[in-house]
Amino acid sequence: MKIESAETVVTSPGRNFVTLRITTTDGVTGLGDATLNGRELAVETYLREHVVPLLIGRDAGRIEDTWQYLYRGAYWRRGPVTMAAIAAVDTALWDIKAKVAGMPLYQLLGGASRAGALAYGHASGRDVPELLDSVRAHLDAGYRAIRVQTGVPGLGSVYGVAASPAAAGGKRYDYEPAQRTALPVEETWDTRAYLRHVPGVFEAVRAEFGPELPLLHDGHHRMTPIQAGRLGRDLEPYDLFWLEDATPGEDQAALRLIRQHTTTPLAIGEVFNSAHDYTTLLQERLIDYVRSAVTHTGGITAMRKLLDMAGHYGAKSGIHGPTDISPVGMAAALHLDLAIHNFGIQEYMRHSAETLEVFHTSYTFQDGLLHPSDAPGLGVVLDDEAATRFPYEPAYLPVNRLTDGTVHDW
Ligand code: KDG
Ligand code: MG
Repeated sequence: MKIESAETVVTSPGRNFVTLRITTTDGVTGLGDATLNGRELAVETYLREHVVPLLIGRDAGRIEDTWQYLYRGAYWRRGPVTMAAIAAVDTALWDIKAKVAGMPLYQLLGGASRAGALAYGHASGRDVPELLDSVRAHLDAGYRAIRVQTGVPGLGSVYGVAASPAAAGGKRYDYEPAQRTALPVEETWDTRAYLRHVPGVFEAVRAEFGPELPLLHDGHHRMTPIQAGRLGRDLEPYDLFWLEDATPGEDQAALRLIRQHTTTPLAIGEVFNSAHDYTTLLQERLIDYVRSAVTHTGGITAMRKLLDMAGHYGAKSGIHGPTDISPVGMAAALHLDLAIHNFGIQEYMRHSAETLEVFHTSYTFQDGLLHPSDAPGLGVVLDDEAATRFPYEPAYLPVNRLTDGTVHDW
């Protein structure tokens, strides 16, 4: 069975998505997610100009060989654009292989290790009362683990915090989609104000919801190592499931310093794109959870290897699953979540109704657990007619500046 054609589909049902569809000579199709938030067209061009011509006529069943061919053959390795493109090809080929086998993909990955994947949702509020309402709405929606983010007194809008009560109520997620503007929106940041505020927020959430609910928090790379060590220590009484992206991810040694100061579990890696980004972190046991996305890390093949490596060092999965991972990328994550041994948790921000008009999914969310379904392959169908109704629109993630105007990490 050979690859007959491959095409990219760019669509924007609420936010931009890039999808690769591969069709075999037998007429079997497979989908892969290649969405890179704010840089979508770079991956689409890379795929269309440099990858699709290499795929035509290849044996669709040779997934490992195709992965190595695209990775080693290009000479230029790693990087988010390249690895998202390889991920899309790899995921589409796994989708095809599982459809041909007549099985859900997780069966080809070794079968289910659990009944479902524990999911966490994003509660947020501009202030504590709004946040508590948002946590309640997420519990009502069935979540059993919750990420907690709030506005910071004295600052305006803060990335990761819903801009409206409707969003805070868990009904809509209008804060992490990139803004549909020609230039990125700029936000103002003050780490000292944040560090003063956050422990009180967790105190309030624990007082309201008790000690058992798993709570998570995302630092969005904004702290220095010593600030992160202090925050981790200050949050210890509230028993976090994890503190995510405390410092800029590329500085692996920073995690050593944080570890010396706190026992709060640490998660990192949503901006990583290779297992090599984790070698120090895993070998020295500096992190507890691996946050990579299937979409940005070379697909099912590379994620399986990365997560197996993490398991050898006692680290668990926490696969990235915001709404800029398309339903195709989410389904791929869920098949891995079900199959691997060292599953930790799965991020799950529900996609908008428009997104689900374009991507028909079969995965389920019940009693706090996600399941990829037993549909053959990934279990996602792309509706071309619906996709054409939502053309691409430029959109960017915000840029963060300190109060004096200095560009800052986020
Ligand atoms: O594209 C960026 C988003 O995916 C990211 O900001 C979301 O931090 C995020 C998370 O943990 O989901
Ligand atoms: Mg994050």
